[in-house]
This record gives sequence, C-alpha cells and structure tokens, in this order.
Amino acid sequence: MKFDITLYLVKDSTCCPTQEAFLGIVEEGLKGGITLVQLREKNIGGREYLEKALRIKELTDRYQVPLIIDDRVDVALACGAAGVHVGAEDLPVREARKLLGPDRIVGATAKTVEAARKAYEDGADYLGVGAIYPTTTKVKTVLTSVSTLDAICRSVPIPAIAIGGLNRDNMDILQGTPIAGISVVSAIMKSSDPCSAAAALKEKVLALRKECGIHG
Ligand code: TZP
Ligand code: MG
Repeated sequence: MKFDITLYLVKDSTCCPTQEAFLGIVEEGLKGGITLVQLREKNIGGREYLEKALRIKELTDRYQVPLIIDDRVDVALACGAAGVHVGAEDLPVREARKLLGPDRIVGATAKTVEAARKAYEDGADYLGVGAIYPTTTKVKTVLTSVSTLDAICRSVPIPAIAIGGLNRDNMDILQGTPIAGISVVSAIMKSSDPCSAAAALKEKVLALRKECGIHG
C-alpha cells in the first residue's frame, strides 16, 4: 500500500479526559497535515482496543489518512486498518507480514543498522528510529544517536522516520540526515493549537527533506 510518512502522529487515548477530546485533537492535527496515524494503546483488552480503533478509523478515513495499529495484528485486521507497527518485543516482522499479506503496511522499530536490515529483509515497509531526544511520553525506549539514524536511513531502501522528543524548535539536529519523516506525540497532542502545530512540523520536515534532495 502506498503511504506518506512525512508527519506521523502516534498516540494512545490516555492523554485526554474523554475519547471525544482525544479524537478532537487528532482531527485538528489531520487538518494541519498529519499524513499517517498510529493508535498505540497499552494495557487494554482486544475488545476495548478494537472499539477505540474503529472510532479513530472513522476519522482517519474521512481525511484519507491511513491508520496503523501498534503491536496488535488481530486488532488491525478486525478494524480494517492499513497496517501495524511492531517493536522488538512484539510479533516479528516476518510473522506480521505473513498474517497481513503483501498489501498492508508493516512498520518496525529499529535502533541499529543490523536491526534495520533485518526488518527490511523480513518485509517491513518503514522503520521508526529513536528516541532521538529524551521523551516525556510513557514509552520503554533508549536514546538513538542521529549518526545511527543517518546510517540506518542510508542502509535500507525503505523510508525511516525519526521519533522521540521532537518539536519544531529542535529538529535542526536532523539536518543532512535523509529521513522520510518524523513521528511525534507531544508536539501535536500537547499543543494548544494542534492544527497549526502539525502544519509547522510538516513544513519543517519538508524543508529538511528538500535540503537532503528528497522532494515530494
Ligand atoms: N518511541 C520512541 S520515543 C516515542 C516512541 C513511541 C514517544 C515519542 O513521543 P514524543 O512525545 O513525541 O517524545
Ligand atoms: Mg510495540
């Protein structure tokens, strides 16, 4: 499946008091130019995960933005999502690909060139690399250097995105690194104006890509 990974919003709904508030922020971000959305829920059962996934999918469908489900291939299939994102402790990329078939998106986390190559060979469509900066988002991660990110970008033919603590004011660290996009939580979800925040982030990513000779 073709997808645009320029500005990838990752989020679980625990940030917001209600599901409506959560969806409202995501919608503002979509208006501002988010190109891909990941639903990332922890510690909930499959039924609740599916209900949340169906609600957010209704929204992303309206904006024709693909929805990715974190970890759960079963939930992704049940809600008709565009794909899944798997990390080191989740189903292996190869198994996710087998279950989802050739047409859906399989994203993988990679923190080393070796892991990136393996994920690519096993069928991943994109790589998430980070955390580039310390993050306040609840996530089990360690920092990944920009030089590792750069090496990963240059070692596989699939797009790689930077994630972790990124915002419009600290992205210059990515200058010269051929990323396909960035993934953020707080920079959009905690903004008082998620629409403008998304638009500014996107503009910045496009400028960084252009400097690297990546157009479009
Ligand atoms: N993986 C590495 S860092 C991170 C994930 C899911 C969270 C990024 O969140 P934020 O708020 O953009 O730092
Ligand atoms: Mg995971």
